[in-house]
Amino acid sequence: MKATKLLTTASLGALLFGMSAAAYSANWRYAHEEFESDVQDVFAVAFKEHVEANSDHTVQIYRFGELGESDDIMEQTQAGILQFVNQSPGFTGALIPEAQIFFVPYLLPTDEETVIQFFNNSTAINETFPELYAEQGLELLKMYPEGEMIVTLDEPFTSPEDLRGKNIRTMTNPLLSETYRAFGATPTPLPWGEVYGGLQTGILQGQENPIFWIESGGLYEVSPNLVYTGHGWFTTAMMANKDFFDGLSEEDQQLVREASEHAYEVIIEHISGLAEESLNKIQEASSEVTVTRLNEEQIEAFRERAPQVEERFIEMTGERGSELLDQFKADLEAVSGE
Ligand code: 6CS
Repeated sequence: MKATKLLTTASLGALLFGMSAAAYSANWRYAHEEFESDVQDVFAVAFKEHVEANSDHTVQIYRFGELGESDDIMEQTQAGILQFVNQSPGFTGALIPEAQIFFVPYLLPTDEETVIQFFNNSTAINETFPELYAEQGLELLKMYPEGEMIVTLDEPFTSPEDLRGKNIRTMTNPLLSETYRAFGATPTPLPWGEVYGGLQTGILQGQENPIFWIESGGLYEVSPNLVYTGHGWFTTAMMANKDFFDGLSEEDQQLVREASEHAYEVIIEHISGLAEESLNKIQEASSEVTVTRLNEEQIEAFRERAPQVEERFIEMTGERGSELLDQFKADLEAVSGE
């Protein structure tokens, strides 16, 4: 009786943690927010290949829509149904308010090399954020940039005045709404699945995303005016359920860390030149698309609205957010040499 009960408990645990009790090899479930060959998918595949090449474990990848929206895959990870998840701070900001720091406009530079150095070396990214995610039962394994944010609109724009009355879709964190309010627009927070249709039907007049996603999701078909405002980067994060991770052997923890490091290196290589390539594809596919690169003076009109968003960030996150912001700025200074 006791033995049966033990076995049942072990099987249940094995199921939750994706282990095959018979072989002592695991099948880990990993969900992300994008489609095949997109940045998060390239990361996930590199992670999977490393794990499978260096152990008996397997990794099952679930892409956008297979298990629901971004918030669904996060819930499933926190519940232990999934072992790994890639969720962007654009959505995690509702769960971990400090993750909204990526939506303070003009905090990160546009220069790709500096941004990469920042992610490689930042104390805020590599030490502070893991502690904040751990409080939510998550083992943060990597944060990485996907691309510079580009705004698309139903007509070209060059000033905050041009954005008046425009419904701009934002990811669902409150600070990003503050940013677009500060930019003069009407922020409209929505999950990803509603963006294309919203633009197509005219409920939305615009949105922001990196170019590769504007190309891969076909957003340029329904929102053809691309504007480079230089206000930020799309950042994402890959993590594990913390109870699952803590329960792994030291050897498997090391394997997971090495696989994450390997995937990060692959992704840094992958994003280099990706924005230009994607823009070329868009321009080949559509003659309707316009590209506007704001000049310094035009950017200044947006940049001067950033301090009010920074203040809101501190109001929302208190002393911890304020310390994180100071650390973030110090880390940036260290890599940009300012
Ligand atoms: O805008 C979004 O919601 C999506 N954008 C990207 C680049 N990745 C996933 C995310 O859901």
